[in-house]
Amino acid sequence: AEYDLVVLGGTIATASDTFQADIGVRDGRIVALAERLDGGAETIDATGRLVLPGGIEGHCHIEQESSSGIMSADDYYTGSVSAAFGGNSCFVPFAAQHKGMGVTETLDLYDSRAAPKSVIDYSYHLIISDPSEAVLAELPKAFARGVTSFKVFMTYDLMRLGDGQLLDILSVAKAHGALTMVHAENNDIIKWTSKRLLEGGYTAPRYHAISHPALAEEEAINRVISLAKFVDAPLFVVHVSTPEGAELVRRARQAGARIFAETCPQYLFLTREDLDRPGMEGAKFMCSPPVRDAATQDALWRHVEAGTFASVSSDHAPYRFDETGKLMGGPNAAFKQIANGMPGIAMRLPLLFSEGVVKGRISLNQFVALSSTNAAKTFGLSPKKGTIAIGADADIAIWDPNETRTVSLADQHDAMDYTPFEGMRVTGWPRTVLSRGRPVVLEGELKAAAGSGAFVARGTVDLSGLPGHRTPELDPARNFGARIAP
Ligand code: DUC
Ligand code: ZN
Ligand code: ZN
Ligand code: ZN
Repeated sequence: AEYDLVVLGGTIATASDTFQADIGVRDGRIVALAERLDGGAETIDATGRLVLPGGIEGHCHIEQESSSGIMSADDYYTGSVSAAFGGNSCFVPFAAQHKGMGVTETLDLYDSRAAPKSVIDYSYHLIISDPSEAVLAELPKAFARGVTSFKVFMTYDLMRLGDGQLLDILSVAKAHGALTMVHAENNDIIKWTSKRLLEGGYTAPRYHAISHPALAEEEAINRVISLAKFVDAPLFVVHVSTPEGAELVRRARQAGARIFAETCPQYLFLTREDLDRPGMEGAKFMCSPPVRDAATQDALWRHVEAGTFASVSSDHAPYRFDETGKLMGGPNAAFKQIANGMPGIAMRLPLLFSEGVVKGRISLNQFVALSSTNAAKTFGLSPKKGTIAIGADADIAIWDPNETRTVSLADQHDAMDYTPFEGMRVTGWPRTVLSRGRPVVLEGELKAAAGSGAFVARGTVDLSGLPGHRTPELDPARNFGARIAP
């Protein structure tokens, strides 16, 4: 046969266009788009369905130890299966360098976790908690093996970097065409507030949110944008939870700086009232930055609509509601002892589709940009992934736009014992996901075997249309000669 697979009769949407066409797939890639194609060894009938680039999940914690050593509930099998049921054909979890670990050592460890288990293609963002001279010198090895993004923290005593260390990372990343991602919250505001809350006996989950005020995020985003502008480095601010933070990102980009950001479903769909549920139930809704209020949700939606955010990512950080996770500190643990994070890798796209596209807040093409195309460009997966085009990988999600569901734990296919979105009603559901033409999920049934996903070596960040700082105060070439990196 001319094609290994033909996807027939669907409505294709990319980040820019919507059209009717058949898709011919050969050797895992899209090789034909036409009004009518014959000659598929296999066919999938997509009549009445939407045919979209598979989701690319750019922020999730899979088989990762937190800084305090708690292992996420999902490994690369359950994590990738859950991602696929949620319409994703590729994901980029974190590989966490904890203090004392080398770069190659960290990436080798994550290769050993992912390769035997993942059912979709994957790469990692390298978390750097310890930018020693040795680690900085080793960073180019990450770049050489296709890991072209780093994540750093401005908070958490075991992870946080000072401003000088952030400048080190930003300038090395810039010199190699890599991207620095940042968790931006002011560490001292959080510590100062937490100490007073705990001393006063305010220990319930709801006080977690009080201890991470919006101003802590605003201050840190403002500072880290300044640092990135100073060395003219691209920056990606993760999990933006406040309109003030989003506004700083929007303004910086408007002024020509290469500043990207994401927000997450929890900030669009949950509020701090969820933290007030009785007993320890509120712990299920604890994440950092915390969920905020209804006015914040509205303002963040305006930023989603207006294009402030490159993507909406899940920040899937799965800790079960039992003694292996959220209740590790016992049934009366103070908020500081409760793991930060919540699951949602399977719900990111159905929630964004239902509340975004079906409710008319964003177009179908914006949905594709926010769920796949922009992540591919920002994280160096483009043009292989993130669109439906000749030559691209056949990473395709086929949606039934009319299917309605009530969100349930059973539909998550993860290793969790709760979903924070339980009971919500959604319209639109991903039915089939292909990764390089292989059915991973076919009409709601898992088809792919553990280890069938592959590591994707990523390229440099696509900064097209983002010109950079117009008149940098620091000119590394002039001030430091060729020695840009520390
Ligand atoms: N940061 C994340 O990115 N995810 C979970 C918790 C956190 O602090
Ligand atoms: Zn974070
Ligand atoms: Zn995260
Ligand atoms: Zn270098």
